[in-house]
Amino acid sequence: MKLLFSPASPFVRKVLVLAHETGLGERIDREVVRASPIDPDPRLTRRNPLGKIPCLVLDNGQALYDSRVICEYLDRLHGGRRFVPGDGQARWAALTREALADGMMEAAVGVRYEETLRPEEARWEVWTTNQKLKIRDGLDWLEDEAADFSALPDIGHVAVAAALGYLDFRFDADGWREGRPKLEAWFEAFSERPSMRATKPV
Ligand code: GSF
Repeated sequence: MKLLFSPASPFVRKVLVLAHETGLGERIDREVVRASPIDPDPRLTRRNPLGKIPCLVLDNGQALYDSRVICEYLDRLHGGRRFVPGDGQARWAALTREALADGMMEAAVGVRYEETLRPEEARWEVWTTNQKLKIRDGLDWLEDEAADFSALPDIGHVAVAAALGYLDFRFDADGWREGRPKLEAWFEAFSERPSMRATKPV
């Protein structure tokens, strides 16, 4: 199978960290495509009409997206411990944590587009301020939860790690670690995992 991707995308990182954690990394070929909301790449849009990455193209030609669908698909492929629990409280907690992290990534990517793609005269300060508030409040929620993060990560933890890695990559100046010692400690430990080291954004 082939992943249409960019090494800078946090949503792609979530997929690749899971792939490495579940031993599927070698089974996924990668094709770099351009993922721009104002300059669609036909190699991507003919697979995903939304023009977004990650997009996983299976050997039979079927295209899977978005990152949540791809992660659940990959999690059913390997024979090991599931990262996406099949049912019960563990499932809903893991998927909600993934949704929080994905939403923080979405807000961060949105600010990045606002600051890099939107012409200066068209930028909207109120928008950026409120997207950053979503990230701040999400970080505070995660700081409260971090002490209870289980030693066995689920898809929610993988998504949180991808989101925090993206903040380091693109919003280092905002200093998310300040006042969040428990989340910082968890992330430093999680970042030592081979799956995280192998997928560090460039
Ligand atoms: C979001 C993917 C996304 O926004 C998912 O996979 O979970 N809900 C989707 N990807 C960005 C690239 S990024 O992660 O920086 C993307 O493809 N942007 C291009 C666009 O047209 O918005």
